[in-house]
Amino acid sequence: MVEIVIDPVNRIEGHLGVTVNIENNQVTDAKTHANMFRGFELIVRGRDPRDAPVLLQRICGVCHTEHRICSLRAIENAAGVTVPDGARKIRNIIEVVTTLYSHAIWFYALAGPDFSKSFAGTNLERINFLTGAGYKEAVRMQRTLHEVLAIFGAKVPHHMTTVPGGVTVKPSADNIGRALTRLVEVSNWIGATENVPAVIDNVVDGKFDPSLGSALHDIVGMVLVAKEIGADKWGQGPNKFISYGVYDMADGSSFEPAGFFDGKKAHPLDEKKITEDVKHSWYTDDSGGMYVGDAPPLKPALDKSGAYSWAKSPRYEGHAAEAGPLARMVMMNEIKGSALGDPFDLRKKLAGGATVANTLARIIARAQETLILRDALVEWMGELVPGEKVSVPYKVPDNAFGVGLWEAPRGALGHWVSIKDGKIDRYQVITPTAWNVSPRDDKGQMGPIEQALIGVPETDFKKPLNVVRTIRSFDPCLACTVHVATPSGKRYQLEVGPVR
Ligand code: NFE
Repeated sequence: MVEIVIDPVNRIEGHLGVTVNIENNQVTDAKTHANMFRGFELIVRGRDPRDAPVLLQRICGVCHTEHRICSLRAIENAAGVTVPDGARKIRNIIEVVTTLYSHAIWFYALAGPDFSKSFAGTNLERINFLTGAGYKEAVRMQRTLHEVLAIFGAKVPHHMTTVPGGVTVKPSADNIGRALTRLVEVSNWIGATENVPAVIDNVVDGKFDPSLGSALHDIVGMVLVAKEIGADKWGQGPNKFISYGVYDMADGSSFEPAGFFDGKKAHPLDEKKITEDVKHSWYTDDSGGMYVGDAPPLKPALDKSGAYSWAKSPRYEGHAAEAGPLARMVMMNEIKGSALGDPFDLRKKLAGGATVANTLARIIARAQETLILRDALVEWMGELVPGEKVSVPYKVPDNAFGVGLWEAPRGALGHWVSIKDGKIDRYQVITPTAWNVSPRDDKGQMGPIEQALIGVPETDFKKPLNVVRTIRSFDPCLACTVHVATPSGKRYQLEVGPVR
């Protein structure tokens, strides 16, 4: 048996350590270590609830949009506020733009290079992240997407225009026009959804036609290379999925629906079934084990026997569940009936099925979602009405409880707030990566990434590429999941040290 410690796993957001055991060239055991203290929930205690969206938005430099929106949704839920239609639409646009930006990071900078060696001899050197033309184009397009976010959000990162009760920016002919000019450029770079079959032919033939979509060529290339190396055969995980739903529609539904998929069928989401276990986390045992909304503030337990992560173990009805674009696409398939028209459903064609999890399926799901959201964005921009109402008055309740659920690029994000005497009494955040990177729970059930690593073929113990390909297929962000905090000048990370 060989034990490999990868710490840190690079080219992800934040800092993750992973230990895997390998026997007969296959992973037989895995542990994920989140090596930083989770402190933001403590920072907001005792504060005015309206501080929370601003402070908690700083949890992350990538999904700052979603932490802010989840936090203000929790406050709105506590205050019983419904935002006007104008705010609903602007929040959706801000959310799409953030997600497209984030997916581009993943394709071109984080996961893409995992496959670049296999690109030799193809035209896929475009995504070489040092010299590739595709990589450079992606950086330019990300800037353009950030300009759109700044048009509606005032600045990036950490936009400022969403507030409890609505947004502070009204649609106008001017901001709609400036955003559309930029979005047309990004959309042309991606390529039309109906071009997918022609692009597949091109990539197979080693041809490149930018008029069909430069990014489509790059992404389809990555999908086909991942298929060629067998990424559909490994990285399964629990094959259970969770999504909180995202993009509020005028009829009250979510464009990407909420649900829990149990391995066979999707069920409506019941937020009361979400718990967090702490048996293998560096927190006192009474810090978890119950409905997240009832959980007390975290108490660290640095010398706890059996603990190996600062992440807790979110569970749905006791199940480990995968969060992320694949979970959202599964809900689209199972609840809405279709994720993307059949001719393009590469998960069915290449990855084993519409509800199947593996390393390749996650890559395809992110590509599908990019196209679906780009198409929706074009439509939603056309629904903005200059001058329409974007906010309503509200009062922060003295004593109340609120839940804010939404989807961040990496999956299901939830904020839970308890307000007492007008101040935050308790606050809980469960991030998508907490779902995915969770350690074993109270029953010993491994987290989704740990489960996904079991069975991964690995022959190169110095460069365990399939292991990191599988981890990166989840696009983890540890900055969201755990954070450094030094309330008394203590460096928790250094005291505990990476687990070896
Ligand atoms: Ni720091 Fe985040 C996203 C959230 S991941 S990137 O997407 O929430 O846990």
